[in-house]
Amino acid sequence: MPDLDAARRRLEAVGQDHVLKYADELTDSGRAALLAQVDALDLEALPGLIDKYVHSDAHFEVPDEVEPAPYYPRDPASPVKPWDAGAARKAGDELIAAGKVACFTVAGGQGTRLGYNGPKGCYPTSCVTEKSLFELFAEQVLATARTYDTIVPWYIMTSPLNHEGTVGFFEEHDFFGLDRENVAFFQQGVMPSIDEHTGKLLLADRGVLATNPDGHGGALLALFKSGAIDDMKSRGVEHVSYFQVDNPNVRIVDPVFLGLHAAAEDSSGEMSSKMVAKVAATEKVGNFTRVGGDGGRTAVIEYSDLPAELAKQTDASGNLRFIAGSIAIHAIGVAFVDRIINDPSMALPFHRAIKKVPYLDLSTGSPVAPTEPNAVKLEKFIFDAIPMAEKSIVFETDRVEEFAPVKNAEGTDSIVTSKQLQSERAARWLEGAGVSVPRKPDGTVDAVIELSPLTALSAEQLRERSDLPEKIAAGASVTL
Ligand code: UD2
Repeated sequence: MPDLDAARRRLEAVGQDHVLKYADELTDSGRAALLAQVDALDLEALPGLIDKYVHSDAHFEVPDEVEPAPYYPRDPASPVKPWDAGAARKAGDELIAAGKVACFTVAGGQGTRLGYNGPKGCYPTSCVTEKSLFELFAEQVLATARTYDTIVPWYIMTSPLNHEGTVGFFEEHDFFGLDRENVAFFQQGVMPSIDEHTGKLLLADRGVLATNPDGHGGALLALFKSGAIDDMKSRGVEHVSYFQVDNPNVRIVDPVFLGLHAAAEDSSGEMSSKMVAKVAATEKVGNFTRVGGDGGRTAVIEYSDLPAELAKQTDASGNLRFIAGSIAIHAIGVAFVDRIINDPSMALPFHRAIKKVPYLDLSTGSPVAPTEPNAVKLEKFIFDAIPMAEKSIVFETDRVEEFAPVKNAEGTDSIVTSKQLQSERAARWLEGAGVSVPRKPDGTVDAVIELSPLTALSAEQLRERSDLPEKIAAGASVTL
């Protein structure tokens, strides 16, 4: 059991021993839990972090030379950058069939904006039968494994906020038919939430530090600490296909993207990304840039950090210059994760956000639910690893095909817009397979269509099916 005196000395040395104010009145197990929380913190690093991110506002510095990142256009015949789609597909198919690709979902976030009281992956999402996000991904994993007659291991990162709920959901649904040997859950780390004005750690309760998940950038360390990286190596997995829990349309194992990532000349096979053309200069997605002039590196600059004058720049044809928006889909080499974790000079930076964090007022001993943001949260972002790759490519995909995020309770990126996009994609695939789909005068689909990944993983697979209906009736709700 961690020792109270030793913890007090370490905390005093960094001016944070107030967190032990109630330690003597806790039960033995309550005190042990608090000490374990303290023990897990990198206390010695705290004063430096607090100076940098709390007492001074360490804001993002835009690099001197920042250009739009080049990217592989969706159309391989595009004069902008012609590429060999057949070769990419072949390389990707071979990797997947050889069992060298795993899926990786980051699902540790708080999901505050959605206002759903549970892990976001459990949210009812498909347009007719309301399957959860996790079930939709599980069906893709199953369908991919069947298509390639291989094993596709699936790693899911949770956080202390939702770990039990997530694992319990899979248990309840018997892992959606997946072999549980090939599904692994692990928790990301946390960072203490820090009072914005005093730089003091906050207590959530007498024996509990207020903490927040350490951002999806915490995934790299968590992959390592949890043993997931060793598990991948022992299975011969060389690349992970990374995606966020909020996007039901993501193609979780895309052979063309993986093939480019692993085999294209301008990729080092370390970290690659998908982009969509932004719909507006200020759309809330990261921007793919090339920093550092000739021979520079690919980097994502978050929407909140890209100055408006750059975001709004247009080219000679009037298109946005910084058009490439990040939809947070990456291919990441296992060897790259190893390299980053083992090289302290490659530590990802923190980003700060000021949020409302409930806390215990130590002067009164009473809980406070702040109405204004009061605490600094520190998070790492996975895309900060991109510039550390020797050569990192960006691949364009279509918004309807691959981006239907469920982030907000209503409006943009809500369940309503996500269901419309899911239905629209199903309609496109069906039309491509010769099925007649009803459309309204404005071109939108006049039906609600849910297409299971077990029916088809792609438009191409759907075309191969011989059991499709001839037409979908206007106003129908259809599940295929
Ligand atoms: C993210 C990207 C944005 C764009 C957009 C596309 C950031 C900072 N921004 O915005 O550039 O690509 O997605 O949809 O990433 N998560 C964890 N642990 C954490 C925090 C988050 O697992 O500690 C997961 C979370 O469960 C979710 C994903 O990361 O799957 C995205 O998190 P978010 O909702 O904070 O990111 P968002 O939508 O602001």
